[in-house]
Amino acid sequence: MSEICILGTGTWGTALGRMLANTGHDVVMWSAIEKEIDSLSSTSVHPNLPGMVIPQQIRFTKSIEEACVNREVIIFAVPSVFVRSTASTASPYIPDDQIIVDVGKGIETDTLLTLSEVIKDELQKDGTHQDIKLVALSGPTHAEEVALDMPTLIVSACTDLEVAEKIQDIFSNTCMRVYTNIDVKGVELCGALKNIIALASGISAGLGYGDNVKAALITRGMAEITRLGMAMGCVDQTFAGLSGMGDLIVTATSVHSRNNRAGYLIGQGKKPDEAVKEVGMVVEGINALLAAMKLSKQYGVELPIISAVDAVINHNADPAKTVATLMQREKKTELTKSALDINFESSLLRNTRRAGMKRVITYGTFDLLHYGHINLLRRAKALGDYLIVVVSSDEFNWNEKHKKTYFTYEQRKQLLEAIRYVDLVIPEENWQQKRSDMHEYHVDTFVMGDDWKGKFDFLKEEGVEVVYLPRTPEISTSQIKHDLYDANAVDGESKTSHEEINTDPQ
Ligand code: C2G
Repeated sequence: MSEICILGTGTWGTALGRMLANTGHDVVMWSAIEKEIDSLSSTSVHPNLPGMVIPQQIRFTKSIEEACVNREVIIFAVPSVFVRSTASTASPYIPDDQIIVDVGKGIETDTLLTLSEVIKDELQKDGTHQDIKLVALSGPTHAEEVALDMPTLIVSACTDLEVAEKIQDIFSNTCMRVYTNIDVKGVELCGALKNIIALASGISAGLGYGDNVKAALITRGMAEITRLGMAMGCVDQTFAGLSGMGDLIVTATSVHSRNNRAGYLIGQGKKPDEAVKEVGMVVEGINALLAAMKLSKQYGVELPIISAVDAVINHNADPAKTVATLMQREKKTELTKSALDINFESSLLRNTRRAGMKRVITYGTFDLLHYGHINLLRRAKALGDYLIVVVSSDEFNWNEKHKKTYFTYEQRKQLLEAIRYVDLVIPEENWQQKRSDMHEYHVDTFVMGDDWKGKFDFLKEEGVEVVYLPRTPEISTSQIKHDLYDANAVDGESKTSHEEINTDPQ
């Protein structure tokens, strides 16, 4: 059980408060609008969620201090335009290392900060709250359905995965399934911009267009948001996920969506402010438009659908003519990479996914990486599709091979991983691990230079093909050292001959 504070008693904050209280958490709720607190305290019903009973154990308060103190988690559930002022009011009562969850969706117009960034910016203004932890909780989550305990999935995003997982634990229950993500920016960008695409979807429906346009707007709208997100350094998977495509679908297709409803009224000919008034609740898509247009310009990413919505909402453009203009834009491809890249990548995938992909393994120190090593690795890879290189750890080299390497294990690993023949690099820590490696990595072929000829034939007992390849003459790590330094100065190089090394498994 956790102590939770929810700032904001709108539909989403209240639906979450009910869920958290019903799943055993201690919930206190605050609103800046005192009559909301009076009404919720006395009626236990939220005006926009008539079917929902608010649990008696939720405390409602008009004091933000009483709401914030001694709370494990503080949830910001206020409209995007009030996030900064709420953070400013709450700041004196929020501990420096507080976990804060933002469930709002939007971007601050003049700073282009996402809402969790706004909270952090406001709380850290005076140099305090340096250890604050911000989580964005976002996904395809209509409050109306959560209020009825309908199954819902959501994303808990925090750069600190442990914190994301803590919120995942608190919000997980039989009705809500939580996924973690570390791409907070991507999750919040999706949350803000999908509302604009939902406006577009509503406008098209208001114009009398059908599902074809709705599906097109969702698909191409997500492509726009993804292009912008990638330009801003977000993670591509986020946009195909719950807070991206998931939330866009639910917002652009559902009657519960205020953005969709406002768009419909505008498509029917109402002015934006008339439509918002009739919807009677905050239409975040309209609030996000200016920020989206500024981001589009700042990152040089074209957002045709979002720009069209901006033209209709903020520049009085005729909705029907705007759709016609969109339809007659210059012809485009869906591909975001050149056809050549696509073909190359798909042929690589085809090869590696080919049934019975052959897995090859080889072992070595690979110090002062040279063309003899590369020749070995290239020929080893040619024997299959996937090459695992097992590199001697620093301890193994010193204790067993009596070799002092020039490069550390990590440096030798990094060098090997840069070679296009190499697919995986793992540590060699003892002579005995080969037998189990063959099974753990599903090896088909074991490869070594023929200076090891016969030494590893026992691996055939593990069902593995054993191949010894001719060494590349005249080059070796020790040769390089000798050539670089006076032979006498080279010490600690006395590599025990292979014959003397006991390679038989114990
Ligand atoms: N090699 C080669 N030609 C060279 C030098 C090395 O083909 N001129 C091969 C070796 O035969 C070996 C691989 O490159 O297969 C790595 O060589 P080293 O780094 O010297 O590996 P080594 O110290 O022999 O360790 O358990 C096996 C050991 O880890 C092998």
